[in-house]
Parts: sequence; structure tokens; C-alpha cells
Amino acid sequence: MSIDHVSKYKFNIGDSVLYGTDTITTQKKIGDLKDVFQNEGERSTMNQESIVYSVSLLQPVKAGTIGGLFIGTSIIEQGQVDKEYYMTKGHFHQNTSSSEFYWGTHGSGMVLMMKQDRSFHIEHMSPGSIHFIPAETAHRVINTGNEKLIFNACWPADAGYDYDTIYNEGFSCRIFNHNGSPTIIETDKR
Ligand code: PAN
Ligand code: ZN
Repeated sequence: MSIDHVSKYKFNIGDSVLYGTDTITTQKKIGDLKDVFQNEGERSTMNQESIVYSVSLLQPVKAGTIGGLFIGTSIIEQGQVDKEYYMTKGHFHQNTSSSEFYWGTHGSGMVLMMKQDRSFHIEHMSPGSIHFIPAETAHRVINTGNEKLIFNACWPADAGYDYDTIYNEGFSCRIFNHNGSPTIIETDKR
């Protein structure tokens, strides 16, 4: 028998951000998000080095491992491209039967979930909210609050990512700051 006195993986109790030596962090800057926001002209003239979101990831098993799990913290900065709030790119999973949990830990926003038939629904995210993302459902998070939005996610290690479908077809709605309130605009195309 052996007892590990210090767990290998940790998160801050305050905002649930994961940390530790095995954490891999990636950043998405304005310059990485070509054609993600509706006003591409505006995005291309903004500071390309400005961070929109970052993800800190723990991968206890190799990507593709059947039965494995990943966990990650996403931090979306507060900001807008023109009037569209900062948000994640969003994706379907490559393994379409994979589902996922998101849970909010700081700030507020919206989880946009879209089925393959492009029907969508939106859930409000705030500290303590849990969101189940079913199989065959694209997902994106939008920071509609007035501070950073932080959430955690847990998903199968063999889920993979399909970004191309969203890149080519977009989501069927976008969320804009209209006079200080989040407003959902249905858009059949990006
Ligand atoms: C999350 C997302 C993360 C960043 O960990 O990957 O929030 O969003 P994009 O991947 O859409 O840029 C997740 O859904 N993993 O499956
Ligand atoms: Zn996902």
C-alpha cells in the first residue's frame, strides 16, 4: 500500500483554476481568431497580441485513450469585437458520441449549445452553475459579464475536436452587447 500525501493535480479553491507542473496552458489571442467574430474588419485592426481566452489543461492519460478523462480551466477575458462579446471558438467533438460537463466558477456568461440540425439553446453560466453538453452538440461560451469569466470542463480523452464545422458554418446565433444588455441574434450564416 502507498499513500500520496500531496495530490499531483490541484486547483485554487477561490476560482477553481487548475495549476501544477503537469498543467499545459494555451492562449487564444485576437490574432488567432480570424473569422470567429462577425466583424472581421474590426478584429483585424485590433491589437493582435491581446488575449481573448486561455485554457489550462490536465491530461492524466494520452489523447485518444478510451475511458480516460481530461479536465481544464478556461478563462475568457472581458471584451468585445465591435459589439460582440469575447467568446471561445466553439467546437463539436470529433468522436460525436462524447459528452462533456462545464461548470462556472467566476464571472458570468452564457453556454451556447447547438445540435447538428442547427437548433440551439443557451444556459446562463455563473459560479456554481453546471452545464451538461450532450453528444452531437457544438458548444461555445460567451463572456457577457463585466469581469473575467472562469469555468472548468471535464470531457473524455478520446473526444477529439472538430473545429472545422463551426469555422465553415458558424453557430446559428451570436450574442452582442446592445446598450449594455446581452442580445441574442439568430444568424443562419456566420
Ligand atoms: C473546453 C474548450 C475550451 C476552449 O476545454 O476546449 O473552453 O474552447 P475552444 O476549444 O472551443 O476554443 C472543451 O470544450 N473541451 O472539450
Ligand atoms: Zn468540448
